[in-house]
Amino acid sequence: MKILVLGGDGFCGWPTALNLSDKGHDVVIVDNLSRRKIDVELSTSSLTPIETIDNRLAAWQEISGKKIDFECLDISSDFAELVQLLIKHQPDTIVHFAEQRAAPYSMKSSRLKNYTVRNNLCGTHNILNAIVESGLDIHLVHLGTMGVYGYGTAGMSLPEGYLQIYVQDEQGNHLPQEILYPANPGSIYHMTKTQDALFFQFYNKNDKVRITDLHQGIVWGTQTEQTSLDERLINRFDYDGDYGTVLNRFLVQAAMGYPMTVHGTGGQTRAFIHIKDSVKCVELAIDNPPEKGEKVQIFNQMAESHCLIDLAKKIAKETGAEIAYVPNPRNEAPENQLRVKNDKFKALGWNPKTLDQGLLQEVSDVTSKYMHRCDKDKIPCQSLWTKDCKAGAPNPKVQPKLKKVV
Ligand code: NAD
Ligand code: USQ
Repeated sequence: MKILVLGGDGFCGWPTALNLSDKGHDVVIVDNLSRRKIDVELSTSSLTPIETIDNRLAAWQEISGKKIDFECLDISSDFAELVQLLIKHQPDTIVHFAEQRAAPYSMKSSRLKNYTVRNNLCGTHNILNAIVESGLDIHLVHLGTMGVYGYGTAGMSLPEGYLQIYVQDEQGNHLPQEILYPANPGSIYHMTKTQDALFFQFYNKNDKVRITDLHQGIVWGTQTEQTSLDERLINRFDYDGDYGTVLNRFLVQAAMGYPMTVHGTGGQTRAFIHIKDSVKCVELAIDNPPEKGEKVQIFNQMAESHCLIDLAKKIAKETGAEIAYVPNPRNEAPENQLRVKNDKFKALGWNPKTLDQGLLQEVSDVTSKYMHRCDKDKIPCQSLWTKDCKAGAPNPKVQPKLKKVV
């Protein structure tokens, strides 16, 4: 298949592009490299030393004998070029990772709220609009988020996208209906994902665009089969207060001897998936497209749910790291339960990897190897959801005990 990977230079996109190329697909990465520019803006960088996109692609060709093309394009603004790109490459599938994906970054300032909305909504709409304009029958696979549901389950397991309800007519009859699960975003970033879902419903209804929306949980880990082949292929690893996600952050903090920054009580429960499984699920979604005219296909892409304090305690037990209960910089429920259905991927043969399968150790090995690159000043979460919130930093009077001076 010919596959365009939009956002293919990013944390999920890069290993996905390599996996698809490895499986024999003809892959083109489209990316405006905005994520690398945001690193410069935030004066931070990936814990792992990532190569330039040109060096990455040259290394992949040298090692695998396979070529991945690269197109530098801003999908949120370069509409005419995007249409030309589709006509030039005639893809069977587009995988869409190309969004601003950090909730804290999206809440950092009014400028960044505007940027996130403009980038994500214009980007997603441009893709759908360009698919129709091109006249091609392209399957769009979008990386969405578990956060579209909010994290409360009203006592039931979260279904995969749609909710069966009954409405009462004037005669008192209960009539069945299927609706999109009610959106309940917790950040500007998550809000853009709930709005992407409406674009998908419209273009699917009006133009019969074939769409798969993957509601993915928090991705952890860093390396996959292909990124491990050579250091020049290494995947990015974010640990900073804006882009680092919770489990990867706890593992870096543990390696650094920095107390694990649990926001509030740590009673928040979230869905998780390892990067190797994320890559596998995207491959399965590509191999199992909806039929023309079929409604938007929605999969929950998550392996397991965990309460944050349980994760922190597990890591503390294994590494001796300390736990710091810090103020929660976010406006979110202090505690929640979360049960999620993930039957659709399992029905396609997916066997999810869990935390207990040696994967924590693998990440700890990576963090230990590159901990000299960690800037501990970048660890606290400084982005506040409201003016009443406080930064998620440990008490300055209690200095973190560093295992190594960095
Ligand atoms: P990332 O920031 O590492 O990668 C996104 C890539 O898209 C970057 O390379 C960036 O330069 C590119 N990009 C952004 N805007 C663009 C634009 N307008 N035009 C062209 N390229 C653009 O993010 P990630 O962690 O790889 O996430 C990828 C997708 O997966 C996102 O849509 C995110 O919402 C979703 N997702 C991620 C996670 C996670 O834990 N990382 C979890 C669930 C869902
Ligand atoms: N948290 C801590 N300590 C930290 C960092 C975070 O306790 O040091 C808490 C947060 O307050 C939150 C939870 O951990 O309750 C998750 O935060 P996160 O930054 O790991 O994840 P989130 O902001 O939800 O976003 C990430 C990705 C996003 C994706 C989402 C999937 O950045 O792209 O959509 O996970 S989900 O969480 O399922 O919505």
